[in-house]
Amino acid sequence: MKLTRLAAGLVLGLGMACAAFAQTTMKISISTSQNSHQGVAIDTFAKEVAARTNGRYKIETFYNGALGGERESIEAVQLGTQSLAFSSTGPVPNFVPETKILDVPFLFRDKAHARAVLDGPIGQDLLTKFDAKGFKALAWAENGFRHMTNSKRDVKVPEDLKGLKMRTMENPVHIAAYKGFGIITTPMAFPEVFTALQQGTVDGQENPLSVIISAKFDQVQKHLTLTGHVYSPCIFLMNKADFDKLSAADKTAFLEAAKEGVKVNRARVDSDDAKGVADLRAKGVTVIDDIDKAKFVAALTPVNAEFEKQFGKANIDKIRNYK
Ligand code: EAX
Repeated sequence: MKLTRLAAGLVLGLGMACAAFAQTTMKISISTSQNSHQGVAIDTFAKEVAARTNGRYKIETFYNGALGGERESIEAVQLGTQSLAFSSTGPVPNFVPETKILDVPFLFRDKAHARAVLDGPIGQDLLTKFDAKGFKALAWAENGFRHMTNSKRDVKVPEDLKGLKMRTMENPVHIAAYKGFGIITTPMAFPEVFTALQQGTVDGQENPLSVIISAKFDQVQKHLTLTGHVYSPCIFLMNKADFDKLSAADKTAFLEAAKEGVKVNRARVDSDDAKGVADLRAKGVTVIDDIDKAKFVAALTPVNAEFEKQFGKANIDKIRNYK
């Protein structure tokens, strides 16, 4: 009798000890490498979540599209088979159409402008649009200003883009804009891009310097033009039900951890932007860094008129003129 009680007590005690140290594991993924602006974002997030929850939440990090491309990861987060993803806005409008407006070409003057919009009321309001689609959007982060690369020729004026076959993100705004340049668009998930460039399935692609460098596109692309045609945000996404299950304190921990991730992410984009061109030139890439941007903007006049109709000129101007 006494022994049974003792045993029962022991089992109960052990159970309580386990509960006290219970650890929930969640996955987060990116499609770029660990040594990248996105890698530092999720690594910092994972470290901060662990620290801020005393190790009760363990974030497992996956790189290089190991769990699938960005669209697949976002789908998995929506379904709840994966708790978290960090993604560019590439496939995001297919889930939350309101975010399309952020990928309008030549919308943001510079990174400071983009960051101010995303961190201000416009960006924060957009984050709430994810709730109804099964997500909790924890924070906007950064991919960077996108530039064009190809294996065929130097692109100095918009006409040079005509007839180039380029991989685009699976994003309707990008596809429409690049068609406006006369580019032959081939939407494709990021993990397939290097091979497609290597095998010549496409002539070119466009991405921020941070992505071009970390994906080693210099090995398969010899021409880069600093077009800065689109500012590309990134986002921390979480399954809504998983977020809602957290205690109030843990919710704050996850949100603050994402903010810390954003800080190192943006700092890394800044340093990649500062030294990227020199790095790529040293690797044999021809870099055109003095285009007449007004010509590229002018080439998209008809497409931009379409975007103004679709998203509302007032909404676009509100972002353009945000100070
Ligand atoms: O998120 O698909 C893309 O070109 C993205 O910019 C890249 O995956 C980084």
